[in-house]
Amino acid sequence: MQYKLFMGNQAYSSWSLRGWLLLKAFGFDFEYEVVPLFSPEWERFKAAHFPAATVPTLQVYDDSARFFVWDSLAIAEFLHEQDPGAGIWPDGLQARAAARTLCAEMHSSFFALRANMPMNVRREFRTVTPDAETRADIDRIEDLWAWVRSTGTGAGPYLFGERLCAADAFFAPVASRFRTYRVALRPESQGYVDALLEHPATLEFYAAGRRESWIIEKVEFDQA
Ligand SMILES: N[C@@H](CCC(=O)N[C@@H](CS)C(=O)NCC(=O)O)C(=O)O
Repeated sequence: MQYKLFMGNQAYSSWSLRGWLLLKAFGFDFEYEVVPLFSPEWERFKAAHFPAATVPTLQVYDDSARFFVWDSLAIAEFLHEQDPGAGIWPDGLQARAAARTLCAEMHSSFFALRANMPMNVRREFRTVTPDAETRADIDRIEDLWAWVRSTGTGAGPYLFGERLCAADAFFAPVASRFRTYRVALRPESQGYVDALLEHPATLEFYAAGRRESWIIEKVEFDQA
């Protein structure tokens, strides 16, 4: 099977960073294409790849088949099924259950954080005081990270030890937001954020995002 990952703008697309890390950080060979969000190409992408309607979308193909996996959580499970030894999920039943649940919670929650602190890898120096709902999301995320560490699986630098797993990939865009908006964090959380942002696959995504020239005005708003 061969893989092609469709992503949105690497400057902005938090879900695309998750998809990218799921392939890149776990050693899968893949091609990729960036489809600028909300552009004419974006409309053409959706028309040509139905039912995919968001990015990341993984195209899977060989000589006889072609299909799409158009959701980050499904991509994680699909890749795990393709190569269970790749390390998408951590070792140990309990750790895997926790990692899967963390991904699911990331996938279904934290709407205030997402709305008020959009990912933007080109901006790193704006200080934002989070409103109460956003702060509650941040606190919940920091509590989750502290809880993982307290279970003894988090010797670090990542949540479940020395190797990145899908849960870390899911939190990488959160780390990016925390850096962009200079969110005040507990020291252990800051160490984890730094580790996620220093991972070679994250750095590669960032470098590509910084080279992009597309601008989406609504996430370039100025904040005091
Ligand atoms: N649940 C999806 C969410 C993906 C998503 O919302 N991606 C954004 C880009 S970061 C997107 O494609 N937005 C385009 C749109 O909603 O029309 C996943 O986990 O992959």
